[in-house]
Amino acid sequence: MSYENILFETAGPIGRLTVNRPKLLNALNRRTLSEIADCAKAAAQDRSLRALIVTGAGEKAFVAGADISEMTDFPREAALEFSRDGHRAMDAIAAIPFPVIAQVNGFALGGGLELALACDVIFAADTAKLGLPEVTLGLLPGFGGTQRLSRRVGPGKARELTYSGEHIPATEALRIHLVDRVYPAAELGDACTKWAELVATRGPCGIALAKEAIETGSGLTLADGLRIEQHLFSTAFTTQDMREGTQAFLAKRKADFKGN
Ligand code: CO8
Repeated sequence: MSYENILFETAGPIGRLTVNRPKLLNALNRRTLSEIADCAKAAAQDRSLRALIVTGAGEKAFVAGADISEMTDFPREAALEFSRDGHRAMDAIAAIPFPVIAQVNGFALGGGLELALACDVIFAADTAKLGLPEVTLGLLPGFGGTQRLSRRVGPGKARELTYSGEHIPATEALRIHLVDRVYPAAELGDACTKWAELVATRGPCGIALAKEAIETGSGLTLADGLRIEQHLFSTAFTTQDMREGTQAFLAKRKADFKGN
């Protein structure tokens, strides 16, 4: 499939999705959201991929939010559709069964931060600024931010960021565990690729099952989550990856995982 507003490329087992509207700081209009959803669904099915990096074109922005010019005249029904488009895109990213890295190279605001929050890990440039400025527009987050931010940083910090609409620097985002790592801007791309290459060597079935346990368990009681872990742990024993990984360890050789 050819895309207008995103780029998708692969290098071995690593995919790279770049939101590509740099003149508008990669703002998300409906077409871009639908392209992200299609691309994420296709990547999830691609058995040659083991990790995905999501980033924004240019040096200034990861994604500066939903496209404000597109939504300013929306009646309620159109707003609901737009929010659903956003959710479809973020949910498709979150459903990818291998690690997804948000490479936050600049502004990650509003829908842009919501895109990063749908990824598994967030690595940011030291120059990046993050926030949910929707209240400065008379709005609230509508692409999953009211739910995913508090799950990531806790309800207190989520309230502080959401109600103030403040942009915070990457170092502060690191302190509150909104981002996982911060690098000098010039080193961010290599650092993300290196981490993607590392996780690509691990057992894909084990990662997919762990991801399912973490994601499903986060909405459950501890007891229910622990039951899910037992079930998924035993499921790993139905995979070739598990036989290969344990036998390779015993034979003192490197495991060659096939993802089955
Ligand atoms: N939408 C549309 N255009 C944008 C956006 C955006 N979110 N962000 C930047 N642009 C455009 C600017 O209008 C400008 O265009 P032009 O050159 O044609 O004037 C161009 O990008 C460059 O931007 P600036 O000149 O403003 O660059 P600055 O360096 O001066 O400022 C900022 C950078 C601080 C990032 C500034 O652009 C800004 O504040 N952008 C908006 C950030 C924002 O408020 N984001 C939240 C949007 S709302 C949202 O994401 C809600 C998601 C859920 C919606 C659900 C709806 C139902």
